Amino acid sequence: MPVPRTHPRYASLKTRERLVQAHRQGIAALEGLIAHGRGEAWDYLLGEETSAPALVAEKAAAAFLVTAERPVISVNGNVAALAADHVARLAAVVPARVEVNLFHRTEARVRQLVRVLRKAGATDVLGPRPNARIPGLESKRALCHKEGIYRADVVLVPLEDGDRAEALARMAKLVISVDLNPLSRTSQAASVPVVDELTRALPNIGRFVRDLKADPDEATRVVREYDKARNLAALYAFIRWRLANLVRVTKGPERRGRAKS
Ligand code: PTJ
Repeated sequence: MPVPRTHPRYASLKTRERLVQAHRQGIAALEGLIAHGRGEAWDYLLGEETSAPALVAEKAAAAFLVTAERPVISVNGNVAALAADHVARLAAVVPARVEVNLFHRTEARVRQLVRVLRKAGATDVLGPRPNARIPGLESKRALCHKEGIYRADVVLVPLEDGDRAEALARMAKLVISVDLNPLSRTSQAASVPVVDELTRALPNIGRFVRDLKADPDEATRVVREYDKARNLAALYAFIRWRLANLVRVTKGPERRGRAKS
C-alpha cells in the first residue's frame, strides 16, 4: 500500500516498508523486523535526532577508525537494507574492509548482501567462503574471514546481537557499536558504543573521518581522551532530561485544568 507523503510518520513508514521489501528479497531476516521495532522505540525516547553525547561517540568512532591498522565494517541484513550506500561511502573514506556477517546465516543471504553492497559502491566485500571462527561463539556469527574480522584491530558492528560484541572484545579488538539501545549487551560490551540511529550515525562518522584524516593530532587526542563511562553517563543524563521535559509537558494542561475549577 503506498504511504501518503502527508502522513506525519512518513519517513518511519517508508523505512518500515523498505525493511519489509528487503525481507521479501532475502536481505533482512524476519527477526530483523523485530530488531527494527525495538530500535525505533528507543529512538522515540531519544527524540529521533543525534544527541550531543552520540555525536561525541561518533567522533571517537571516527578517530579509532582513522588510526586503525586493519579496520573492518561488519554488515548484517538490516544494515544492508537500510544503509548499504552509507556503508560503501564510509568504507571508501576510512578506508576499511566490509564483511558480511550474519546471525541467521544462509549462503544465499550472504551472496545477496554482497550484491547489494557492491551495487551501492563497496569494492572490498568479504562474506562467502569464511575461513576462520570467532572463538567462544556457538552461532553462525562465529564464521568470519582471517583477512577481515578475524585479524581486524577495529571492528564497527552496527545493529549487533550482543554475544559477538563480547566475543570480539575478548579477542582484544576495539569494538565500535551502533545501537539505539544504550542498555543492550552490545552497547555495554562495545569499547565505543554509538547510541544513535544507523542512517544518522554512519554519515556523521564519515564526516568526522574526513575531518580527522586532515588533522591526525586531533585524531590522536580524541583516541586518548575518549571515556566510554563518561559518554554513557552523559547519554543517560540526556534521557533523564528528555523524560523530565515530557513530565513537565504532560503536567501542563492538568495544572491549567485545576486553575479553572
Ligand atoms: O541479519 P542477521 O541474520 O545477522 O540478523 C540481524 C539482527 C538485527 C536480526 C540480529 O543482529 C538481532 O537479533 O539483533 P538484536 O538482538 O535484535 O539487536 C538489534 C539492536 O539494534 C537492538 O538493540 C535495537 O535497538 C538496535 N536497532 C534496531 N534498529 C536500529 C538499531 N540501532 C540503530 N539504528 C537502527 N536503525
